[in-house]
Amino acid sequence: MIQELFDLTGKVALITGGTHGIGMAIGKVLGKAGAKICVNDISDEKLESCKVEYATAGIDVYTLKFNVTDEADVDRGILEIEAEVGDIDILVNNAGIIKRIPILDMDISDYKQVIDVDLVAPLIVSKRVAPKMIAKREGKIINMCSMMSVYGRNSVSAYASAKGGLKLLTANMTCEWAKYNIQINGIGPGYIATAQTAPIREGNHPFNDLVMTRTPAGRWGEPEDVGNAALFLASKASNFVNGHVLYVDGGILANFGYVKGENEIPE
Ligand code: NAP
Ligand code: GCO
Repeated sequence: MIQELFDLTGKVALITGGTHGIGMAIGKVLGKAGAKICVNDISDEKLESCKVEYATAGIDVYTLKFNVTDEADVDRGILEIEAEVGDIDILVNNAGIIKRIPILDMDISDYKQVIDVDLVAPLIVSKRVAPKMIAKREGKIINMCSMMSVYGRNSVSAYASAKGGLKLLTANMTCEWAKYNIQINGIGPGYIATAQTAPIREGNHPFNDLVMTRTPAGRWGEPEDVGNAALFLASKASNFVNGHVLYVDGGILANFGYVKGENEIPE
């Protein structure tokens, strides 16, 4: 049965920062495939409000508060999941932040904070979760990369440094852990309509035009577009996919310089 390939019944999945946006879309689709969904956040309010949304989608979610950048807090959170839900089979390192500040104006403390959340935290959480996957000889780790894993743009130096690093951390985890039947892969979303991109998407912001004209698919991505890719990487269907970054970007990375309406070449 083809459905058996994507069946996650009995698997425990932790999606960091899974209370809204891309993380929640991943939680919902993995939950629909049968996984027991755990999500953390640093905001009590978001942990509370997400319960209603998950319940509406028919998913029973285990929520808990811990900060992914704090080793002791991560240890406490994962111990709680292990005791209350079970050992983690699928880890999605989704929590992330961005600061849009030109390099000359950026305080080093801001740069370091982005590196801590977007690059160091996936290492902290994976390092805590991997030993049990190694013992079981089975596991899935998905690191939320970005098109900024391969490209820069003005004002996002810290974010691009972190996401570029995360792509190579994915490769290095693969080199060390693939032999234990753990598949570690990344997802590189393009421009997705979430809270993170609201400041550059809403209110007639010129960046909205740029995304709409440069993305060959002609639209912003939806969180569900990314969720569906995560289902593949969390399932048996990807058991020989190792150290890959799957770009879910409407083709924007494939597009060199084409701007709809400006330099269109007649077919
Ligand atoms: P989002 O709406 O800003 O959600 C990010 C989540 O991470 C939030 O739940 C946030 O919690 C949580 N978080 C932040 N710092 C944390 C910490 N220290 N400990 C625990 N949780 C923390 O972002 P999104 O757009 O859904 O993006 C999800 C991931 O995809 C991020 O890694 C992002 O960089 C990446 N991505 C997004 C896009 C895009 O276009 N949206 C494109 C490429 C990659 P609070 O809400 O409480 O702050
Ligand atoms: C930006 C955006 C991006 C996206 C995404 C692109 O300011 O350029 O916020 O960095 O969120 O990561 O893949």
